[in-house]
Amino acid sequence: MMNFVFPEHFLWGAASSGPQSEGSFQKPHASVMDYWFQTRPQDFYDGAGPDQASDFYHRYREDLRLMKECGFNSFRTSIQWTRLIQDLETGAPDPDGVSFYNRLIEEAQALGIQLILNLHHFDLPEVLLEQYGGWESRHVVDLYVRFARTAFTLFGNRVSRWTTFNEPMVIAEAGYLDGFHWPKYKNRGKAAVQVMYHMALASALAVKAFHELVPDGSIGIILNLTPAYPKDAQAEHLAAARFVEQFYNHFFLDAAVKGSFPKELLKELRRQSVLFTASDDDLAVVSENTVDFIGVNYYHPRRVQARTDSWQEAEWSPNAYFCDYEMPNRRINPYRGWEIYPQAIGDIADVIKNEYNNIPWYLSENGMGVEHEARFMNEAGVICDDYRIAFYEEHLAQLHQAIQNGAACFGFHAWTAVDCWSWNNAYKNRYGFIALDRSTGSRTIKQSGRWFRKLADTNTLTLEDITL
Ligand code: BGP
Repeated sequence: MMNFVFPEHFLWGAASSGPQSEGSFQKPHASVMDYWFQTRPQDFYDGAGPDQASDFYHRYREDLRLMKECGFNSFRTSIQWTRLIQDLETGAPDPDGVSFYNRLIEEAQALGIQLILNLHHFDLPEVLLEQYGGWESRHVVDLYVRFARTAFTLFGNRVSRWTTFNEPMVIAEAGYLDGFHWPKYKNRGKAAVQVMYHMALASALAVKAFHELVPDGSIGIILNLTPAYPKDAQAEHLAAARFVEQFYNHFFLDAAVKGSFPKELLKELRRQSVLFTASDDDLAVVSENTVDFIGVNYYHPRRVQARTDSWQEAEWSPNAYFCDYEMPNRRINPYRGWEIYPQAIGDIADVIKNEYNNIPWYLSENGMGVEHEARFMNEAGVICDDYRIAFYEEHLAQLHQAIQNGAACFGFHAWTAVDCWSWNNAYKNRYGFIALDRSTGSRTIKQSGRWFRKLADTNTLTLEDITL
């Protein structure tokens, strides 16, 4: 037996998001996700949409209690812009939205669950995409900041940890480059770069507002840091991996932590005439308002190689610089198609330690989505998800090792608490510690939820045998 003890006051819990859990009940506006589902329900597995999701809007009390039973001392969710704000231009709040988030905060406080509130989880109000072109517009940055100020003013006295965005890179990548999230554009590289810059700026402006309004709190950003490993050490593959690292990881990391953008990447963007438009005043805001911590979402690595074909698209795109490499013998979660590679956690931790001044961070999402989990149900009705426990054990062992090596990591959040809705895949792959029966709405703690309770209560991961 080996015991891995985690630092004192370590955060144990999980993450979810408003659009994936609450359902659209009572919202004054539709988000781009709501609109996408209304427009093309066939894009979603089994035709399931965010309109119902897991009904967290009505069942948050029960869900928070179940999280407590799973040992959570913390939980991240997001405030939906489309629920909290009635007047998108002024940032005036919607009374029902205020009441819902107040009740959620009160309940979490009563249970001793520390909330981390995120402001944007892919869920832009749709009307802002239609009227202004969404994140391509500088005006939308100001509207986001009005929303952020309203949220900080209303809830900042009771919630001390906040994050500005979840995975802003995915908004550019999935919406403007690879076409798998609304508005489903492909290889609109110039627009993607502008969208990225505006979100980095919006984040810095929100950090500025937060530090004024909630001086005792702390604010960060959640980034999907997906290490890019080259096929081999040939120069062309190394160059492909370097570009991917700069574009997909370091753009937001540098902006958030250093207040600048990767120089080599900017040079290339300028050379290709796709550099974002920015005023000097805005660049000064980015440089002066860096985050207090970062959240790292880690699921899988990226294996890349130089392009094997010549790039034919008319418009510039980061996809011109690399293509995916299918490494032989890689371990795969077949339901999601993602490689399982826990060792990447150590590599991410080293980058943060060596290149980002060892800024405090936590693992803000990690998890394994599995299809048809009901087949693992025992006679007592409990899903015996030992594969999920094994997945977490391996990742936590790596995280523990990274902390031993000096990483300033203060917590671990799984994805997710109660099985929730997902972009495209809807309820196909289940990630939760708590199973949701969609036909009855009932919730049942899985075996992994019981396992997590012991881990959180003892602050110790106990393993029979492990080779790191
Ligand atoms: C992250 C997102 C989450 C969640 C998770 C699982 O990138 O922040 O919102 O959805 O991935 O991925 P998926 O739902 O696509 O299987």
